[in-house]
Amino acid sequence: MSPNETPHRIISAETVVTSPGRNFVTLRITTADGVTGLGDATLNGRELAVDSYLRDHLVPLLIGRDASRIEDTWQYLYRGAYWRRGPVTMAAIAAVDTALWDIKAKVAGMPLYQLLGGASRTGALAYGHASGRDIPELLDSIRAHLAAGYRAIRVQTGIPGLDSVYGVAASAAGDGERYDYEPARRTALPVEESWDTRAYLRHLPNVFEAVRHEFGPELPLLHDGHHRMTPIQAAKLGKALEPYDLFWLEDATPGEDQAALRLIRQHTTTPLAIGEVFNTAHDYTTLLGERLIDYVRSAVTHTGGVTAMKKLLDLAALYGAKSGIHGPTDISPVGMAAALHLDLAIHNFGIQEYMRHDPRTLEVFRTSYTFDDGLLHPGENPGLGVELDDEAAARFPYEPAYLPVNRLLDGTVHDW
Ligand code: GCO
Ligand code: MG
Repeated sequence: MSPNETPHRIISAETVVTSPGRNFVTLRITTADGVTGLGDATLNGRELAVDSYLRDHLVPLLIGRDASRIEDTWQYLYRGAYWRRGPVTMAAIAAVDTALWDIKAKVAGMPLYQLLGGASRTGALAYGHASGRDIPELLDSIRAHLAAGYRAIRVQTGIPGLDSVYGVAASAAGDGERYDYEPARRTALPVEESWDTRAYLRHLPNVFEAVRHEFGPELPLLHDGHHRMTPIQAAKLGKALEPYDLFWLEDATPGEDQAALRLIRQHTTTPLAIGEVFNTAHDYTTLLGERLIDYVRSAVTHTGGVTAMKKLLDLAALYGAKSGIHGPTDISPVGMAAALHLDLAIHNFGIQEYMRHDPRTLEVFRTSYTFDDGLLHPGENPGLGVELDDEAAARFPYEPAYLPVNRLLDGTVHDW
């Protein structure tokens, strides 16, 4: 059957850029038989580049294609670009791929996880982001997260001597506003923060000592180093945190240097997670092949969609690594839903990050996933289970926003 005869021929595709609390880029694909699919293409702080990539370069290629040919479309867009990888390209391909899976599952009348092999568990263990400017504030935040149902907690705190630090909700973000939902600020230039790794390394073990003292040995605790350490500093931290039995230490060093993880691994048994800034399985070949990591942190949104993530997670399974799919608020509810379908279906599920979206975001994106007793579930609606309300989206026009830039105390630009 030629594409022109298939009822699932793509007749339109458009992007929706909206800013309900933060910016999101969504692709909607519609077929001749009236089925629509959504894909998330949000790349925090660089949203319009992906929007243009989709509108100017991919949408013209999609019109007339058979929406049911997901693998073929993925290869056509990936190999056809000639220019491989990169966050903009892979976010754009991810949006197309996710929208096509949404369509296929709607056509099948099934939630997407059924097409991925069906449920392997009752729900996906989620971790929430607890934080505080100091230890008492952090302990209160952990209590609040436990009361809200979380059964695993990421721990981030302020560092004595530093004004604002990544991941600390209540800290002023340079423009005086709190971080709560989103570190990207709507300012003309990026806000600048300051950093001192030695102060951080001195402080963090005390933080985990206080948390374990208060909450006991059971509670899974995670920490995000956000790419700020050298390999030997990360090795030292991993070792210092061993008594506190972390679920993982994330992004200890900048991710592009895969061999750096070898050095960390030689020194510590603290489990390691990395990959939120990666965009293909190729970024993991040394890490997985040499068993240097325990958790794969890629987002469906930034790694070429459901098709590529399934392959990546299957590759990880061969090397005993589990999933820890990236789920901050800059992954839209569409990207989050795609993650949850994978979480439910794959065998090597580890944990799912879950920050909860701003209420304005949830006015625009109508979700059917649930969070009960610490577990996320994608719901039983056909497809991804997320609908986009265009009228609500139009009420929140795009606003430029940047992630912060980090500097050492002497002014040197550092990883944020
Ligand atoms: C995480 C991440 C995020 C990133 C954000 C940048 O572990 O959730 O580190 O908080 O900072 O995705 O846009
Ligand atoms: Mg992170």
